[in-house]
Amino acid sequence: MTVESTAARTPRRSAGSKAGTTGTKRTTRTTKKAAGAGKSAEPALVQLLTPEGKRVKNAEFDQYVAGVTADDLRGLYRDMVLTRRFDAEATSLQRQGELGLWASLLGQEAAQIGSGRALRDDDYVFPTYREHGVAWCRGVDPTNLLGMFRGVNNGGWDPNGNNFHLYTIVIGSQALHATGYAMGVTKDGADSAVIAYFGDGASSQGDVAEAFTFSAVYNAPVVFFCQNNQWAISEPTEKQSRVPLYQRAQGFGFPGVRVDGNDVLANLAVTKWALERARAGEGPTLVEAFTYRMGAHTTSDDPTRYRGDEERLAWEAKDPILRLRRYLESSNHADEGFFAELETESEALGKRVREAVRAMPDPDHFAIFENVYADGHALVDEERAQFAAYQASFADADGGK
Ligand SMILES: Cc1ncc(C[n+]2csc(CCOP(=O)(O)OP(=O)(O)O)c2C)c(N)n1
Ligand SMILES: [Mg+2]
Repeated sequence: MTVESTAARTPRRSAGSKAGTTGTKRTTRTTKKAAGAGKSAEPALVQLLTPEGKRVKNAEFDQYVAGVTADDLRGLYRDMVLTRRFDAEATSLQRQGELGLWASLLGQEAAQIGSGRALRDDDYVFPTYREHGVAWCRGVDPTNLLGMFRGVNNGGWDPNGNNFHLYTIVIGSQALHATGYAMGVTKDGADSAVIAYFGDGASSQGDVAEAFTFSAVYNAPVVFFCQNNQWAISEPTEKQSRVPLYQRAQGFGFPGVRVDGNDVLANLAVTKWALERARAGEGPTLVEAFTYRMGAHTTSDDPTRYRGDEERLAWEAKDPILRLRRYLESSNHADEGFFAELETESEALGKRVREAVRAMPDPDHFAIFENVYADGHALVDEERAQFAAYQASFADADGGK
């Protein structure tokens, strides 16, 4: 059974038995389709927009997007288009030697914009290194992301400025950071929620399992948002799990749901639902956004070494941006003028980030020694002195110039 053919099925009533959902306290029943997990028996997933751009009803989740206006829909489209444009510009900048590395989000725009726009300002985000769309939703200037990948700053932004933590390269570790933060939110008596992003590969990490255990036991207000883009560098998802990833939550005692990761509306709805659960004191939720990494893992990777074109072509037909465009057009929510204006805006964004990156000054060589410890440290002082001597050796070789 294909993903699409299961998508429009009407979900049953209870939260534990809705399409692609398992593991609430009340019920532990899994979907029938999920029982024989694997390529030939993909479980149902939550979908509100088909790849053809047709709006399908969903008894459980429609309520979470009931207030979405035509203006909001155009906004979601704009977010995805600008994020994709920024991402393409960054890939080009890396190819031109302006960045050390880039991890493209191509194909994952709907998962990131849908979930990102579900958040409240006071919610806190713990991202991986690929969450450029979520960063956009949080108001982090794209040039700050590029500064990090150019290696001219120590992270790129103030996490507390936008409640968006620094990019995390150590796979899965941010799930624990998010859980600890969420436990703190509860202790503070606040009603904000926390969201941790991670990938299918990260779901195999001990840190993620520990985060699931702690968050469940402490009923922490955290949403685990797993973008299953089918690949962990060259490892396919089949090598990560014998069951669909969202079902992992069941064993920890909280609900998991699989959503069509290329459907921005469904991601918005499901994430809102999960955030509301967190705010209401109902504890963690695992959202598995079923999507596809259209590009390379990073600019250092060559995916032609381990996967063919067929699956990429199949996923191109499910493009997240194209499907919302089709819906906007068929429902007369956007006209040619809107798309033309957005194209101009995209060009301007590309130009802005290009120019900003090229103009970024190299950092002071000694800045690397700052902020290692709050009050300084003898070892850091020693290393700074060694480095200063090393730098001075060049001046000598140069005849003191
Ligand atoms: C603890 C740890 N182990 C290994 C790596 C090397 N590594 C970097 S990305 C990656 C794959 C991650 O895959 P996934 O979680 O699916 O995220 P994606 O890159 O697909 O978004 C690995 C193994 C790392 N950064 N950290
Ligand atoms: Mg992955």
